Amino acid sequence: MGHKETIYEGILKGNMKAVEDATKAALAENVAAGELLNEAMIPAMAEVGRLFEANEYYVPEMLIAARAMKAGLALIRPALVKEDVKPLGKVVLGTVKGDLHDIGKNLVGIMVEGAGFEVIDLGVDVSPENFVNTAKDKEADVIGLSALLTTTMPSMKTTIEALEEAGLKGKVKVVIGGAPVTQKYADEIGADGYARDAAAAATLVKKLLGR
Ligand code: B1M
Repeated sequence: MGHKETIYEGILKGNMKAVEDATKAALAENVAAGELLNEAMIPAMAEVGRLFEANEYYVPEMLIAARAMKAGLALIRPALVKEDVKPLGKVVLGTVKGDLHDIGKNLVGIMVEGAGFEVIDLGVDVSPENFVNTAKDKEADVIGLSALLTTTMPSMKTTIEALEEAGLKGKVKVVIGGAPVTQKYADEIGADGYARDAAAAATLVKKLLGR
């Protein structure tokens, strides 16, 4: 089995050690980090989602798959992020209130950092107040909101409302994303932009700030 297949299988089975070993071996053989991400890790997580939907996987399987994916991501992170760049701006990032999914958000963080921005990652289950207060305190240029559940998407709207109340709407740009999120929803709630994946999020942040 090739390294990419081992990584794919390893994530599906939640075998963290196999994912780490195969990722290290692939990197040592100069396989591009982006290739490992897009051709093994992301497809594996998509398959985990499909199995969950089909009632073949349950939350524990999803959890160990996520742990294995994170271990692989940690290894390819340095290759995805360009080092030694002066920050082009500041981005406050987090997964919205009530939502604990952080793999996509972490990937967005890596790509935005790789594009030359400083990322202040607030983690998961972040309240609108926390987003807004941090953006204010740190003088951030952008707030990035991630949601993976249809039930937590409304917190994106609440966060934009909190930003408006703080008088920062327009000054701090809001970028949203996550599997259930769409451009249409972004327009509806008055977000400054929507990105469908982590690479698009980095391009969008650059574009919004004219960098
Ligand atoms: Co959850 N889960 N989960 N889960 N989980 C989904 C999201 C689900 C679609 C599975 C399914 O039914 N097929 C479903 C949501 C249904 C819905 O609302 N429509 C679901 C459910 C139901 C749940 C629970 C409610 C299950 C339960 O307890 N009964 C529960 C909720 C917990 C909570 O948050 N309060 C739950 C729990 C979990 C785990 C904790 C076990 C685990 C998360 C572990 C972790 O993140 N640390 C988990 C996982 C792993 C998933 C799936 C399988 C994979 C998510 C993932 O990491 N994908 C997921 C199924 C799926 O998405 N197909 C599922 C890989 C990642 C790279 O992609 O996050 O989409 P993604 O990010 C992408 C883009 O969306 C985009 O860029 C990334 C890639 O480039 N993006 C942005 C993301 N954020 C962005 C922000 C941006 C821009 C782009 O700008 C700021």
